[in-house]
Amino acid sequence: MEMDLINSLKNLGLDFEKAVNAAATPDALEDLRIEYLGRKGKLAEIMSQLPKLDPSLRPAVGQKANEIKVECQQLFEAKKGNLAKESEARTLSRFDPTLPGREPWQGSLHPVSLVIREVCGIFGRLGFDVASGPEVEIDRYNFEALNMPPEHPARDMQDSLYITDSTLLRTHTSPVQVRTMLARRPPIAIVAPGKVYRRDSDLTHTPMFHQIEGLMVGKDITMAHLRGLLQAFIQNVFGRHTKIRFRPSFFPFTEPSAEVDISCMICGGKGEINGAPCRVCKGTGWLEILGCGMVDPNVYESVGYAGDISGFAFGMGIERIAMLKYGINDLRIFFQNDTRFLEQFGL
Ligand code: 2NM
Repeated sequence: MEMDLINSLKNLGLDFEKAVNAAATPDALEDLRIEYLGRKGKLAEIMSQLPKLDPSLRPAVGQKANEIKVECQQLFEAKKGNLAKESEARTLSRFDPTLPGREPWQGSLHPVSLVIREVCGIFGRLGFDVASGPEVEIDRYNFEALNMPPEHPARDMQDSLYITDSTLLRTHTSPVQVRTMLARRPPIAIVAPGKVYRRDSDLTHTPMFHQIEGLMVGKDITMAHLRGLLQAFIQNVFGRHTKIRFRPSFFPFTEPSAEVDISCMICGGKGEINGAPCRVCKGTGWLEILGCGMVDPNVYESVGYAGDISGFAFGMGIERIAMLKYGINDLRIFFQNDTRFLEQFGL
């Protein structure tokens, strides 16, 4: 009987130690204290057996009980202190009021938006207004007024996304120029950035992409003005050593028309790097960057301009400029909204 009680006390001590070590919170620890050392706890229950013992054996058991109780209390207090320290450390690691605030990631502009802002900024400083118009256009503004009569091949359903017989998703931003000319008299200098749509989708074409087109109409405006303006623009975007060249081309809405190349910024226009042909310009030293021309008289006629006026227009694809500017070789990445790509561009 005496040994039974002493063993029970020893086991109680061991059980308590195990349970205390496992306790994760001050509340759990306090529950253990009540369960083992409380007035109706496990220790009290063992001690309630004491009167049944022969009086001569009671002091030894009582002494053991006291030892165990003191040990348990020490374990309890030590653990209580540790839990308090841990909790304080957690609080401090979460919140140090002396630390400067952490700046949250604010997002960043899409590279297409960055290029639109940059291009509009450059033309803005050169005196151009920024104009915009609807993405769903009437075919009169998208085609007819731009010297593309009903049978013109560009109007084909194969190439354009029609909404109804006479409305479509604009295939270029030129209808913005048409609307501006219908609303205002020369002199006019505008750039029109925005989304355009074509029925085309493969590695190098997306059904929606971005364009900026420009228009300057007034008196005595020549191709020399066009060339000087575009050279200033290109050197602003790609650096002051960039060369440009005009190649004869054709657009329905301009005559004469030209395509503009810039010297390759990768090989510096040499067409080769260490004897190997430059991959970006395919060894030519030149990169096609935009189209332009002197506005065709038929366009002036369709917006009701008469008399002694002349002007030029130009257009460029924003994704193409962004690819050259940022060294991106896959068009599709602009449209995937992958934050690992988007995060790399400043605000
Ligand atoms: C281009 C190339 C050449 C252009 C023409 C006009 C308008 F409305 F004035 F006739 N707007 N944009 C134009 C001319 C666009 O993009 C490659």
